[in-house]
Amino acid sequence: MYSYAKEAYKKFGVDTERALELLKRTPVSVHCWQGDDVVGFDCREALSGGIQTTGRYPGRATTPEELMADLDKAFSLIPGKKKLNLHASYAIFDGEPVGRDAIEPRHFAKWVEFAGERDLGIDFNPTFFAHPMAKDNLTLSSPDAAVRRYWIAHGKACLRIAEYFARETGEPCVINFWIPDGYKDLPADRIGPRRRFMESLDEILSVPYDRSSVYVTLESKVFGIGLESYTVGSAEFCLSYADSRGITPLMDNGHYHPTETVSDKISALLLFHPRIALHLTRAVRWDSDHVVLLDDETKEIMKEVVRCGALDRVFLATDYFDASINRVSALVTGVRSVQKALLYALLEPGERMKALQDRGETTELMVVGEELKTAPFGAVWQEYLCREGVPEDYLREIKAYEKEVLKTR
Ligand code: RNT
Ligand code: ZN
Repeated sequence: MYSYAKEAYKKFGVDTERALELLKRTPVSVHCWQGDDVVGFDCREALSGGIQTTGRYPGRATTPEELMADLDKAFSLIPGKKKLNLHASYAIFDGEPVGRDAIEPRHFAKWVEFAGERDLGIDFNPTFFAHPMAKDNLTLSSPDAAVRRYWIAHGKACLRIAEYFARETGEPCVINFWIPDGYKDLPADRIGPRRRFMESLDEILSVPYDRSSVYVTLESKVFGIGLESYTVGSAEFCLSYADSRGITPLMDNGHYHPTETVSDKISALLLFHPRIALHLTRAVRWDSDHVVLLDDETKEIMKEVVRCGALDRVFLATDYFDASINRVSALVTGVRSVQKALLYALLEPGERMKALQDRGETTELMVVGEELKTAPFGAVWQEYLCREGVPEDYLREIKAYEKEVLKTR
């Protein structure tokens, strides 16, 4: 099957071996929070901040041991290079718990050990939601100075933990700042909260940190549930902040108006930023955070990353949470979909298609694009799984794990 596919792609002028090599090397940061419906281990408050999980599928991980076991199962079924993406709420307290303003590297030592044994880098996220100090869904932009101080301390604490991850794993740590702050109804003051957010971020980032191993990203959003009228960290705010402060912008493809596409934004940002970051998700009618599938927009996003020659300038991470299906399967399906989309993009005759565009041969361009859709892509993906020693039929393994482990919880 593979040798047939190799020949078929050769006719398009595509080298499948080179595509497989690039695919294998490109890391995808796997979000831990699909495993437990974004609950975490620190204070286990109800989820807030305008994000929500729906569903009651059995087997949710409720302890660090369970989450680590589930991640292990998922990792064993995902090919290629992976990173572990943690939220601060996944701190592991042995004994006295501390507030988020006072967390330290030692509260993540077990995660470092977990990552070390599996040769994984770690990415990180301060957690500005599902916490009593996230008062009325306001954190770094709150008018209450005490609230802001608490979250500024959290941000600074997280920067130190990110440095610790980078140092211990020997791999750079991407630390993503996202705050839920916003208002349900029309605000009377839009600039005030944004000014406070800007000043709070400036204070957090005034802490010296190693810029060669810690990449700070800032994620924008258009709205959240219950925060429909105004979002402090809007696209314009975040992009301008990232640009002016020399940090990395992060685009979540659920965070734009429904007819806007992240695939079209990538090239624009890459012209002005040395690096960009992506949260890959699937927005169904709104920012619903469904599991990523091999759909048109995911393919288009990966095509843009490849066409821009930016595989080493774009941080790829998954971000979704579905509690209505097997959570391990959700992880595997979503991350594999990202990787499949990347392979699909790598199997495009990029130079040839660009030349057709530049020569105005749009008829030919359309036909080549359509022919590619029925090229033997599946055989190349299967070859990859086989080389990586990962089973193609992961559902069988997941069902067995569900029976033996998840159902006993
Ligand atoms: C929320 C953002 C954010 C979160 C995670 C849990 O809309 O997408 O990235 O999903 O931090
Ligand atoms: Zn996100």
